[in-house]
Amino acid sequence: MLCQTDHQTFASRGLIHFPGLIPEAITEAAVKAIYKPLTRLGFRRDNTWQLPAINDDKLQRAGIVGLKDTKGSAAFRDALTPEVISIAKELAGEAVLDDIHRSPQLLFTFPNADIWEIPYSIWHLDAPRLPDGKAPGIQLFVVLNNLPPGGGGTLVVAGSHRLLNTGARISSKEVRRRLKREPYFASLLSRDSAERNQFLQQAGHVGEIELQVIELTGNTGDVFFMDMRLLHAPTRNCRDVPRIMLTHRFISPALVADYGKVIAD
Ligand SMILES: O=C(O)CCC(=O)C(=O)O
Repeated sequence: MLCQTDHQTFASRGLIHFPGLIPEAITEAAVKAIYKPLTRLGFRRDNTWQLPAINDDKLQRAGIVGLKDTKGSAAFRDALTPEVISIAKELAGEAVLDDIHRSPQLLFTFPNADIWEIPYSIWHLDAPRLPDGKAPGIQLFVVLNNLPPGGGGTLVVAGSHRLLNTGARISSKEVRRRLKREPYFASLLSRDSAERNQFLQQAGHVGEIELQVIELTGNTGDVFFMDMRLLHAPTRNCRDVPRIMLTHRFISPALVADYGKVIAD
């Protein structure tokens, strides 16, 4: 299903973008499921947004709480199309993936800032480095409404999956601590580094490995597949509409074993 260039891109960057992979009928149904509680709570009326002020944390939180009603939505599950599952499996190599039957999770951010800046904190990993040196899983991000720069799309450090594969288990916290020893990450993760948005333009290096901060932007129906070893972070939304994405983690059996539990359907 994937060509050699796709495999090379994913191997070197840990990220690959497939425009328009999800059919419109599926994205529309997912958005409808999201609008339902938002309409009930007054954040949508007559098909238009009634958005809280960018600094109204309380009202924004009420919206996010209301969105919990969408958890496990069948419309979200439909985003895991046979094509999506087959790409995830192919990118994961020989590993059989667990977790494919659970429903994707909603990532929703109200407009919440005037100034968009790459954060210095909140960069993290969702899983440790594993002794087999492979990806603990493949995480996908589905764009449900057009997502231009500054619109709250997740940030990732492409290339960071190639670091610290030492053949030992390293906790996510420890990975972050060790990465900070490298000048590139020391600067990215420091509150004192100025002109932070330059990380989007300028690549960095650790040894031969090229690193690049990438903001996930795209159009409705686009899908990004990410190696779960990539350092990543949420960002602010400086646009005038909410950021609406789905995410889902296809977990490798090695990570399931590491958790010491089987993830149930
Ligand atoms: O874009 C976001 O909200 C961040 C997602 C994230 O940090 C995660 O999936 O672990």
